[in-house]
Amino acid sequence: MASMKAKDGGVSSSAGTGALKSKEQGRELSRPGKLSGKGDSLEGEVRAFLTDEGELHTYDDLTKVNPVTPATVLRCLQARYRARVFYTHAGCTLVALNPFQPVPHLYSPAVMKEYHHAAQPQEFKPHIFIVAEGAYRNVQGQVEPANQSLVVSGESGAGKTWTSRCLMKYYATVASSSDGRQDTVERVERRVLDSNPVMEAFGNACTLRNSNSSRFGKYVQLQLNRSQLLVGASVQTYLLEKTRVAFQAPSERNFHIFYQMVKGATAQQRQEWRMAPDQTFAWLPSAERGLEEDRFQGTLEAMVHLGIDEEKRGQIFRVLAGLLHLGNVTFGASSDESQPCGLPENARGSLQTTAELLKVPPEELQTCLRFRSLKAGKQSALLKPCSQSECSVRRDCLAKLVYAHLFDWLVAFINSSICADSSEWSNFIGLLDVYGFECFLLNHLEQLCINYANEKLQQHFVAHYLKAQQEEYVSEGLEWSFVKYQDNQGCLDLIEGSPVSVFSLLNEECRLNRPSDAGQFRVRLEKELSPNGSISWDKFNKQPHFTVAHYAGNVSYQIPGMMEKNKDPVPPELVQMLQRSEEPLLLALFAKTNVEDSTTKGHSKVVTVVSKFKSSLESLMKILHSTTPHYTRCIKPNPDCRPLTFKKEEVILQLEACGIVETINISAAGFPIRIPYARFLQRYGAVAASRVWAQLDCDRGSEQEHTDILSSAVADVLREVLKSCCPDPWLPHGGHAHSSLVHCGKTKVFVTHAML
Ligand code: AOV
Ligand code: MG
Repeated sequence: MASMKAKDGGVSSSAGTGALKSKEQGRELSRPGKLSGKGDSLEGEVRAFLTDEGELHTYDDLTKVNPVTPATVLRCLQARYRARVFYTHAGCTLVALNPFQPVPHLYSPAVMKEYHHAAQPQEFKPHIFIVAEGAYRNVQGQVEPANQSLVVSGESGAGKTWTSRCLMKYYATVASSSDGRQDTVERVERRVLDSNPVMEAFGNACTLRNSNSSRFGKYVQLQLNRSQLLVGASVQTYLLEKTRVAFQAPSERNFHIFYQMVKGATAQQRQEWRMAPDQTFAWLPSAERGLEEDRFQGTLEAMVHLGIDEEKRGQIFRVLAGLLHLGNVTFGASSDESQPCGLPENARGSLQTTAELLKVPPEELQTCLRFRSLKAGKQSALLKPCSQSECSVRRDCLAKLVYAHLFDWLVAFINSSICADSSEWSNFIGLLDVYGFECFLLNHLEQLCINYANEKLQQHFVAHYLKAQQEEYVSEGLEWSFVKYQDNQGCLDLIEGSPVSVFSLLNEECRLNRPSDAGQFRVRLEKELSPNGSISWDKFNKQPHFTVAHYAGNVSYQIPGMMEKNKDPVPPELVQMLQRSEEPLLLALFAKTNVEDSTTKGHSKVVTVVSKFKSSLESLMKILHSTTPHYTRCIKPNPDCRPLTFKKEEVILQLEACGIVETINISAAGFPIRIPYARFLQRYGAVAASRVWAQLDCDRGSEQEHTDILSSAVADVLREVLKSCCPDPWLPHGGHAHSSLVHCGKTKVFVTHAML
């Protein structure tokens, strides 16, 4: 057995070159050398694993950790992190630990090319480029489906966006269609890459978890032609957290683009945007961790490359400046319901500036914000004064409306700039980067949607991984019953299921034409959903709330405000005002907005936020199911984003949450070591092998006969091997070797981890 342990599980390291090879100090990293010669019994080896800290970082694949427990996996990752090794395979997934500091030598174009040109990239040190290259080769390989998806998951701040960017750079480098030529037209790879800084400027923000947190989800399809060159891309985005434009939780910030503008504006722009040197904006809280201010020039350059001309850029920033001034409009209290709220002196100035920048009449803006228009018959509209808080809601609504439409317009523009004609490309590699799992002190509808998206991805992962394993076992003719795994179907049923779920009840509530009552809704949830084990209520939380047991942990959601956010009502007056603006950009943004749609009083027609999000995620899942997926699990080693700091408690929670330990266990309970018959004989049955080779040499039989010769020789060798380590593990089965530790498939020997 000792020789078996020492030899299998490893990949040959003879191919490839350079420091990237999976070798360190002259030894193969992928072969846990400490397991050989440290005692013959399994117990001895386990002890060796647990005590030999010095070697822990050498495990390239967590499925080789023995035994697989949360503690051993954790220690292995910790040792690797200490040794500044940030990537580790975990069966079919890659674990990426966030270094929280630049590691430029790991990602240079030279390194990309080394992985790209390697005969066997998987023999190199674990790296995101192995995943990238694997997907790239699959596109024209035998694997079906040919289209690929790279799914990057992990909690907020774990490194998903960073990793996606890195993957995009990889393809822009290795699949470049430019051949280093400088064309007059901007190269498509450049434009595809430039979509990142622009979308991040408009869609990312500093949160308590991550100073560059994605506040939208995106799936980018990189389009490859028949020669596998990158010829274009298309971007699909998911639910932008638009509330942030008008509300930022304590210590959080608005979208980066606003800070970039304020910091990066030229004197002329400041004048145009009416920003005096001492100008402050209510909607621009400056949390300490903001690092984005200096990026304005970079964002502008990327916009230029994407083809957003000077005039359009001017319009965009004027509108954004208008929104900043809108945030400074406040309303006085009104003592009498029939009287409109007053505007404090400085609010008047801000309102005037907003109107000028949005190119709408100031009087109309003032009226829209302070009066509700009640339709009385076809012609006339009755104006009813709004309360102080209603005025603020209308102001915020205007800002969200404009910002969300601007974001969508930008995405559409980017698509028109980078998307290749359908005749030019044949396959795609999709990169999925959504907002990571979030749990704040107070969680709202936004967090429910974000965490729901993560549940969906987790479900996809579990289902797909098990399926992929099963397929190989079945095709090899093995008898195998699956290991039970943590299923999150219950949680998904709770959130989105039918006939009753949190979403269905929320929607029902929103369709009723009555003011929402958080307390009543909580009672309703309890009555209808209590049997689902994934929902509970925290005794100590006096606010109306509900707690969901997500795969990544429990999260309590605040009910107040949830129904309103789900309805997301838009006063028609606001849309009509924008449709009359003299700003061409606003006209373009709202040209197609149907006022009736956004305000339909027959509430059964209201398409709620969660309904839209659910159906967009369903389309995403369809695409994912139609592609070959590759999973990367990003792990955040500490909550404070500190460089090279590994907090065990944090990491273990993430490992368990995303099912890494389970994944490894599934692999370990299965047969992670698969050795083709011929290789098995070469390694473990020298004598038998020479006899078999001789037999195969003189035998000119069919392929099946060759396989049978190999199979019988393998059975002989296995019998000897097993006899020496287990008392009676050997049960002949259907002509194939069979035991609980070893299975002989049609062409390969499958070995469990227990054999290691
Ligand atoms: P996220 O996408 O997973 O969070 P990011 O990709 O924004 O997280 O990563 C957070 C920060 O970690 C980045 O801004 C980098 O500073 C750093 N980082 C991540 N990966 C690496 C790496 N491989 N090398 C160096 N630094 C890295 V969220 O979007 O909040 O869910 O919604
Ligand atoms: Mg992100």
